[in-house]
Amino acid sequence: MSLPVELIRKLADQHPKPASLRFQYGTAGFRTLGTVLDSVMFRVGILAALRSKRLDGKTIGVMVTASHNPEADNGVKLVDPRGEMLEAAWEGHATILANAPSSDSFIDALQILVKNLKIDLSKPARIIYARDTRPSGGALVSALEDGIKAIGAEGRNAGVTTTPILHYLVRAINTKGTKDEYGEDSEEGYMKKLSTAFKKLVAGKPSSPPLIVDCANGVGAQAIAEIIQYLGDTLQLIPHNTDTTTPGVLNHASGADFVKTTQKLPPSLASVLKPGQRGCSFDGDADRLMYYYLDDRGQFHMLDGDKIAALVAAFIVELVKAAGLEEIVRVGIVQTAYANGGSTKYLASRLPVRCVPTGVKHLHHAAEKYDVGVYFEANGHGTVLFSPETDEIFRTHQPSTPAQSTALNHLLNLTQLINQTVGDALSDMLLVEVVLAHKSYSGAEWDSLYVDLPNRLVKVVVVDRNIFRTEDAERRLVSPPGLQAKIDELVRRYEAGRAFVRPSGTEDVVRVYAEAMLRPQADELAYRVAGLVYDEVGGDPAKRPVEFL
Ligand code: G16
Repeated sequence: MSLPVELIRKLADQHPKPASLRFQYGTAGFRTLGTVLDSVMFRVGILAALRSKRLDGKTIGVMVTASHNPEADNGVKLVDPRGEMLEAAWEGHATILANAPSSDSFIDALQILVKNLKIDLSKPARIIYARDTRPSGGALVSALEDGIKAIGAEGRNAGVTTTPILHYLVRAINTKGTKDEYGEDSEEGYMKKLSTAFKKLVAGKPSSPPLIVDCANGVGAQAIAEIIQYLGDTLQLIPHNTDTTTPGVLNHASGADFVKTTQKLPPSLASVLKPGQRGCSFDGDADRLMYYYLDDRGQFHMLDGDKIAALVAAFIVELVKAAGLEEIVRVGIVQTAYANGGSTKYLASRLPVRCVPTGVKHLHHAAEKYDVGVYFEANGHGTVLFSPETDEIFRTHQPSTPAQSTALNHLLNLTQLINQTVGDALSDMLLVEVVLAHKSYSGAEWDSLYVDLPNRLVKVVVVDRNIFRTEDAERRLVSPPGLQAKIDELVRRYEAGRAFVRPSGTEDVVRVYAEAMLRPQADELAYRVAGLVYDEVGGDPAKRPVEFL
């Protein structure tokens, strides 16, 4: 069987690649201005079908989103059959296909791919796709559908939903009817699975005070409205920033990325959040989560991905011990260079900790090596993975005491509550609420697990971010030559100083992170390292393109 070349050419001609642009499948797929992504979407539809054929007709997910990026951006990423990110080798294939200059060269590239990867074209191809609330999403989905049609694949439209729900659906479809069945393959199935596990986990616990949820004016607003129906009075959620229709408001002065980078409360919550009350922020596609609270003096305190990891890992370790499984089940943590030095010190004194490059795919794979792998990026993107063997142990272990039995049940329910396919703001929020309810922790008590070192994240706009190359899990630069030595020299001058520079995988910028013992020193170090980066790339100092967030 061969490719339906004529139909592909006909439809590809309707989705021409913009001549001047080069696309790259980066940290989270293709991501750039929504207005230039039409050809990419069409081609991704075909690529997803080939991936499905290569995997014997397993369903592949396609998510149209630019997550925390500004509203004008959009993007697309592929989801592999178990709900995980696309296999790394295929990122290269995606980039090649997206950059073929014409319909003919695109078809040539397809033929080469089919031949090199020995793709059996007679196999079925199944795709499930969804989008977030961005205004450009509808047209981009149409382009994707043309791609799916061109190759004759079977497409299922999951509509407007969160990224983690799409990941859930992919795994649910591919495990349907097997012993690993992940859940019903519908949004309702997802809601039921999470809320049922949550209710069991908090049964008998005093109900928590209401939680303010900032939905970033994104698709998370829809998911929160739904889960409220399922939770009943077990948890009171108060959604804010739920406007998904007014142009320009998505992720604007709200959401997890705003909170993390500005280290401030979204202004819209200023008169809403009361001292002592907890609040949390999702990002535009609801795969990141940041918590915070105001202390008695009204001072803002952020509880980021590192704090979530510490809270959750400690709870799981406690349950594993209480279940009498501490000799059998090993809990480990995965972080990135962005993890606060305070958190790494705290966690490493208790558990094995690994540092990997930024990007969920790196964290996910490293976490799979543990029996229970807790991974969180400081930006609030993360989850917990239970290995299949651990799952089996939880199911079959015979507890010797009622206390062991209770702990074991809690662990089993956690495996149901946690979306193990990818970081999920909704599932992570419920997880945090479970731990807080069990520990009777206030935000302040949670915060006091360890003290964060003051830190600052800065971005420098550069013409070509690819000249910046890193090693040692992105903690050191190897290119441009000589720059790392200058950074080292600077860092030495600051007490508890640490800084690194890395190219973003989602924006045309270079990111600079710095931390130090005192706030002014962390800010100054970030500023000075950004200055070094800027000097390296040159430019008009009057237009110094550095954003100090
Ligand atoms: C994506 C990735 C995250 C990563 C983030 C920022 O998040 O999934 O793992 O931390 O981009 O990446 P970078 O610093 O390379 O731009 P999201 O929430 O935008 O999908």
